[in-house]
Amino acid sequence: MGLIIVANRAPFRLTPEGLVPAVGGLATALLPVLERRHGVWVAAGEWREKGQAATPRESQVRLEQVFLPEKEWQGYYGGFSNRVLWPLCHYFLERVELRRDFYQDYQRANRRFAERVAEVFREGDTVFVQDYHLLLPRLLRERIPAKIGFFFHIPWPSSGVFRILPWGRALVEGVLGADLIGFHTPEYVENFLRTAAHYGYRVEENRVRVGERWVRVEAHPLGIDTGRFGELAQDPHIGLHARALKRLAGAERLILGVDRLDYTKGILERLLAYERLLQSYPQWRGRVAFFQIATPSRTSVHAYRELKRRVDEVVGRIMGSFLREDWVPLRYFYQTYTQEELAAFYRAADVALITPLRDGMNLVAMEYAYTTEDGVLVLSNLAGAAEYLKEALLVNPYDLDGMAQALDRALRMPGGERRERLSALKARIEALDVQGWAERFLASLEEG
Ligand code: ADQ
Repeated sequence: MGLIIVANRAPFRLTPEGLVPAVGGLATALLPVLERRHGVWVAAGEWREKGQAATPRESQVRLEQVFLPEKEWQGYYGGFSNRVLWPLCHYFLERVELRRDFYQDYQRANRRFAERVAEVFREGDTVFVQDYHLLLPRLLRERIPAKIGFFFHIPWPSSGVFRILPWGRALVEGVLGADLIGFHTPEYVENFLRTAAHYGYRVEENRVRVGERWVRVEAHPLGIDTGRFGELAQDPHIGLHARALKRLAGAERLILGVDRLDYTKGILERLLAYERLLQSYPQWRGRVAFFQIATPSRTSVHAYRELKRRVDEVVGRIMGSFLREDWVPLRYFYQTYTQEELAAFYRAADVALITPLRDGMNLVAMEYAYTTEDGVLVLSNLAGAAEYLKEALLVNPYDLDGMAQALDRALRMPGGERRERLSALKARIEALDVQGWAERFLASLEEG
């Protein structure tokens, strides 16, 4: 049977040679499945002003574009998705902007997606919706007789928080148009079920009654491509690059942070925790270095530009207080890297400090633990990944003293304990491999 994937963005990059598949995240998770089924990917985003359909090079996948006028795109994506849903689902309530005009654009955009999918749909197709389009499953059900799956990549907040949205009921009704709803962790499943119950739906175990139907809600944790990261961990060129990075660090121990520059990722708090380490554990001065990589993200949104300004400021302050002629305590890289380059950073680092204030899952934590030879993962207990990566050093990302203490412990951890924790982590990450993720979700959807 055919498969239609709907996402905000297409999993391809436009190069002078044409469209080529993007690496990482969703593209790795979904493209192989789509190729096997000769499926269609429906997206807006970057392609919105270009042609209608496209077939990327060396790919069996067809790309179909949803055209959104600029103003509507801004309201739907820059507005409702990035300034309402994103802060709400990550518990940044003071950042939520409850604007009617955003919601109107969001409704319009969801309808355009629904209409485009209905045009593409053929009898027997399954539709798999990714993120953001909460109204879409119901709009699809009104239009086509498809099996509909929906996966939400960010946390579903507690029902008390979700209820802040004046449009909460309509959004939940929208999601419940699906046959199967997926989240990364059992906690988000639980939160969704309670939210549905709050709006008066009958909930039994992991199912919600909608008219004559039962809608299932399941945890389907997404992992990484362990085959690929296993290769990167062995590649001798990357090994050379890693050693060069370690020399650049010029210290006994290297700590690494890697994130999109997003306020949910806790970059500011992490820098402050590192400053706290240098203040409270002065024995590490001159012996440790911290590399923070931050990928530019959503730079047209004011909150993100403001965050960049504050991060720059704290980076400057730490340098001002601690820099010596023979020691650079901190290096801050505001750029995007290839997967090979990132792997070199992973292999160079003795400790990864991955401390989002909230995160649906967090794949960087898995990429690091799987690629490093004997490093230590310090992980936020508020990331979805903490549910699975129990052998990491778990920290509260708001607690600066706690993080400084965990860092000190990570830096001193004996080889035996490091290897024991790491081999347990690698086994857990293998069990979550991305290759099976989409197939498992679709199998559950199609048999239900
Ligand atoms: P993100 O918030 O983007 O994803 P994450 O899961 O960590 O967060 O994935 C980021 C990806 O980008 C990783 O694969 C990483 O390698 C890559 N990356 C980061 N910085 C980079 C850089 N400088 N250069 C190149 N690549 C870089 C959302 C949710 C997460 C959820 C995922 C998947 O917010 O919680 O885990 O979707 O569902």
